[in-house]
Amino acid sequence: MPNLILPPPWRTPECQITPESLYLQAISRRSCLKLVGLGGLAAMGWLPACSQPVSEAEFSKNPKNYELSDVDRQVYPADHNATFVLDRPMTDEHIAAQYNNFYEFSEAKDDVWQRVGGFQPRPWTIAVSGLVKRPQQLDIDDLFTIMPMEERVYRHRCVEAWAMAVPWTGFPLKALVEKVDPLSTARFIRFTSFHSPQVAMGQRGYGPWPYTEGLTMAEATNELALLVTGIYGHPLPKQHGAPLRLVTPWKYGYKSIKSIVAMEFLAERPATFWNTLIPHEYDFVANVNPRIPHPRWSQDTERMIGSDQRFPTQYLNGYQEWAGLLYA
Ligand SMILES: Nc1nc2c(c(=O)[nH]1)N[C@H]1C(S)=C(S)[C@@H](COP(=O)(O)O)O[C@H]1N2
Ligand SMILES: [Mo]
Repeated sequence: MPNLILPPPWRTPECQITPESLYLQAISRRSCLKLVGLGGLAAMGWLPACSQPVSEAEFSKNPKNYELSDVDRQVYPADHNATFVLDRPMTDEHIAAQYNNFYEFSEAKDDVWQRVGGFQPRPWTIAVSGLVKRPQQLDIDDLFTIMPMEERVYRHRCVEAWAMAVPWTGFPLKALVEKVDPLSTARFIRFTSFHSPQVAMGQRGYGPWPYTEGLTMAEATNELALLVTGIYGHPLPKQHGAPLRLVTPWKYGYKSIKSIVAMEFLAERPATFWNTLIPHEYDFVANVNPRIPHPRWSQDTERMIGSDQRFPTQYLNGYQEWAGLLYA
């Protein structure tokens, strides 16, 4: 077995302990791992290097990675939902836009925003199928005009212990579920991301592509589960998962699947991307919980990107009031 034991996080910069990329690299370089271990890989420069985001001024000179369509002009800015208030400063827009987990484009986080240029989030349809009374192909712009759009500020907690707090625009997943009218036999929803290795280099490498995720029906119809179309009062830049992504803020970030092309209503629990790759580290439920450490690091605290401020991790990421009953 390759040695997957790492130095404690306080001795290794976080960008070098990225568990998900380590796993992919461990697969492609298993024989090397046997010889040198992960510390050796880092020393040889094979693990993502740490780099600082470019300044807001520098960042603004780059393409925005989103366009405002006529529909978008009607949607933004959406009404702010005052229920969801933060306990900490909001993350700067340019910081969030330069630190992204999106394995289709990069195993590092700091260069996703520079690699998404060839990705086209229009035209875009979402196929809703399976155990529903009204299966359908939804055109994304049609969908945006009929759904109840609102802005919510949520905290976001990655399983790797970094966090951010941003204003999303979107509509409750529940509203879409009601529109397609699930059969009583539907117990789960499987979400699938796009698959185009021509533009998404990461999909040429190892992995059960396309990226998939899943929720129980109870989770999917919880008020918190948001289908997100925008961030900071404008459409999602490609690196955040344009044109439509899920956000489930009480769960670790890997549940918040980006660039969704299909939703299937199923009787059985679906296989999902990270849970298939490395099941003992990334479980299906993935609720934020400081009492359950990741096998390779503690989940006691989280680091806000940009400020590096640390906060204690909260059960269900602090959303117990809304999501707590799901697991009582
Ligand atoms: N399709 C897809 N969705 C994805 C991922 C991914 O690699 N591919 N990464 C997930 C993880 S691990 C996190 S933390 C969040 C990051 O979202 P952000 O880049 O908008 O902050 O996206 C999630 N959704
Ligand atoms: Mo993540």
